[in-house]
Amino acid sequence: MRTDTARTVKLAEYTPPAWIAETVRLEFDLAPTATRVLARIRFRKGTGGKLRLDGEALALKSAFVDGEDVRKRLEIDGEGLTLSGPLPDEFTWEAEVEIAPEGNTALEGLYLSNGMYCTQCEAEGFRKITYFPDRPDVMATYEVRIEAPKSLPVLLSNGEKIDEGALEGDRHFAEWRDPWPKPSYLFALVAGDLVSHDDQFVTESGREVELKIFVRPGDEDRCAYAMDALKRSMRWDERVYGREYDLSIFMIVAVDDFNMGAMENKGLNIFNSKYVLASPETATDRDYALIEGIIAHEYFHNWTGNRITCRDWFQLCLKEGLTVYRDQQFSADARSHAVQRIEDVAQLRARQFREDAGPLAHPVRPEEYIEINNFYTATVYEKGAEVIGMLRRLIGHDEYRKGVELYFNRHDGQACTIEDWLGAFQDSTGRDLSQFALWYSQAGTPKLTATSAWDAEAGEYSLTLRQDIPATPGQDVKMPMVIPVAYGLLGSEGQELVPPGLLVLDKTEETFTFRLPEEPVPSLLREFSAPVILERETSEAERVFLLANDTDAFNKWEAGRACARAALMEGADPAAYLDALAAAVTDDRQDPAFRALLLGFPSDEEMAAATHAAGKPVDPDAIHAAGEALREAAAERLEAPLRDLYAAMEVTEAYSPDAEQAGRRALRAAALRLLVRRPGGADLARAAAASGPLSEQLPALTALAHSGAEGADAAMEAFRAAWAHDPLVTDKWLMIHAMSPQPDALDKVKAIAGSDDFPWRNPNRFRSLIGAFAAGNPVRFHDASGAGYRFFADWVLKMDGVNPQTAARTAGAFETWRRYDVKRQGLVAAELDRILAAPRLSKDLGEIVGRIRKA
Ligand code: B3K
Ligand code: ZN
Repeated sequence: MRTDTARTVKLAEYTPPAWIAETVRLEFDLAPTATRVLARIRFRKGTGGKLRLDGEALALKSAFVDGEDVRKRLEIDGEGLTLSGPLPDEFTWEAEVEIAPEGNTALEGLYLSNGMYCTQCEAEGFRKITYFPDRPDVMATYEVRIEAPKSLPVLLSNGEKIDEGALEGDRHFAEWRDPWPKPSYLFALVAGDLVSHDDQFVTESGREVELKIFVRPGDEDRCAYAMDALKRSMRWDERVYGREYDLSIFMIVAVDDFNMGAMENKGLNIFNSKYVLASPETATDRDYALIEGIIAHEYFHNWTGNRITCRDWFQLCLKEGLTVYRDQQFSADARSHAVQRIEDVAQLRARQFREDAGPLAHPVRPEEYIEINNFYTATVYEKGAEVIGMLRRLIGHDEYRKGVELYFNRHDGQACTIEDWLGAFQDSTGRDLSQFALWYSQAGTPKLTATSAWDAEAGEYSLTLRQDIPATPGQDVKMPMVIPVAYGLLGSEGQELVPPGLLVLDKTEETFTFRLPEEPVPSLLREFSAPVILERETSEAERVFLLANDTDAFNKWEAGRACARAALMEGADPAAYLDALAAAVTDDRQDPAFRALLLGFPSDEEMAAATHAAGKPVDPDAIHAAGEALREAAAERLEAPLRDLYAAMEVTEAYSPDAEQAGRRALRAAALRLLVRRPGGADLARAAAASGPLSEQLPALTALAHSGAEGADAAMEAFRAAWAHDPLVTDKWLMIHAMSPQPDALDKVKAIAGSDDFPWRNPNRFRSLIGAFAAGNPVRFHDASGAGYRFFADWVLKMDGVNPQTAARTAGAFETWRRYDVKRQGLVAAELDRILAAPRLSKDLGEIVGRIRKA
């Protein structure tokens, strides 16, 4: 296995660059199997010494220093080259290499997607394009010349176009120049037969910016929403963060084969087509919301990531945590703060808490890695965003804005660290943030235990908060963190007995006291003010009271969750909860989108995590059965109000993806998910599945298929046939199959995966079927026979042979294996061992599976 020899990179071993590239000129002569790349790089001495350049899968054709052929002075290995002998303090390196984009199935570096050339360089893909100090603290300006056949009319790179023209034969060229110094991971090139959807934007200071979204011919009428989201993002960043765009053109290109969601290359964002293309027939409301969020995210990176970048990859959260936080703020402003917060927290718990509780747990700023691509995690992104949110809450909005301003002013153009980020806030607020910084270095989700006492005579309420941080791989002992706990204290009428406030717990335990006229019902951790697991003994009456009365939307929702969990885990009679739920979901004063969230019950995965956290054995079949029983009970008890809601929430206007319409559709879909279990419910679902916007069809089709209702197979087949020409819509059909709890789900998934025309090499297809099965279908994935595990491991191995990054990411589905019974653990262990024993295992997959196996 390659991982035995793979090097571990450590934060503690950071050293500044020996040689700094200042200007880069690249000339590409594009051809599928033999692309020529000429690089002319002006280097200046850093710490000096030998010149070491990263490079992988490059055939070196020539190498010169200041015009002198240096090939004899080079030592080339699998990871790069070293030049020996003396060097002047400044020199020009010129080298030509040949690469083969066509065979590049890993989708890192320069590759081909449906005949279109594109790049993905973050984190370390640039070294597959040319020899270079491929590290983010080497920032240079780039000039790029692209020569290609005219059958690829659009030739793009970062920055602004400075020249273009015809060449001999059927070839042409374009030259681009990016004036802003950037690290190599932000380099991008695109060449293809593309059309653009155009618009423009005038910045606050009056600069005109051309906006272009490039897609394949035929897709241009599916770009309007992405463009609208882009313009709104640009305006928002000016208004909220004071950040203006800094080039005369901003481009987005949609690509079908892409390892992730999107990439923030300077001036030339490259997107998975799934997060650009949308029409009412092909995208759901959720897709629209994701497009909006991801367009914003990549755009916001222009300042948080590009203008100010990371010193090294350990600082990834510097750009990712902050940019996620910014895109969450943007989406909340654009839609609903309460709904956005609940959805963000649900994600955080499902992905990050899960990661934090298992063998892949690592700090927001990791301290070592083998393959950096394995650290683009929920912890770095989502927990990284939570840390920013806590900082803002602790110092206040105005101070936050001042600190960010200082950060931008002080560090523009630099490659920075978390210390630089926190330093700006220390200096602007005068506060000591050293204890707060533990959020970046200590892994694991803190457990926050709250206990209270009421002294009726003295009218004194005391609330004791205690924090315990679990041990995580490599970190046995933890120090107390700074935990902001937003709270309210409610009286028996649901009124706030004191103004809502913030408690700050910075010791292991502390007691806070309040003088109150009556014993309150506490509402703690409002808006989920810290990424912790709150434990507090509550009675059913109290939970139902909060579901009915809490003025904090997050905690109102949370109270419903607590009721559902009690019913699911302790078999508590759900009657009182369901009645309170009926009242809440029919309360017309509340936003339908919020009510839809109230109607969503905890997933099997959420219950498995909760069961495990409570120290109980996790039985996936029992968890699934309990979930089914609760849904049946809810469908029965709420049938009448759900029918009314289903009718009342019908959207009769023309489709619009706005939050208001989307909310009504979401509530209607939530009602239908339960109604499908009642007599006549399947008829409603069949009718809805047959026509209308995708946002109405898809939930209906899912409800039918997942309940195994009569006509489900026919409806699925009709949908497949209608959309076979559209891969993005077909992905949704794949996901319905993959996530079906029906007993024959694995057989169906196997049949689809095994058919000759299943394009499994495409990451979107692979994730929609194989990934969704393992991550989104616990009852079938954890089938006691081990068939689910075996099927999944086979496909992960197969994918590893072509695309290690996608294989490794998908394999994370195994991370919870220690929760299950001994027999299941044995079955998973056998699959993990089989993967680890595979010949030519990638370091990506080797690292992930190795860490999981060690649990
Ligand atoms: N920065 C990219 C992610 C790159 C992942 C490399 N494995 C997208 C983003 O977070 O915006
Ligand atoms: Zn990002």
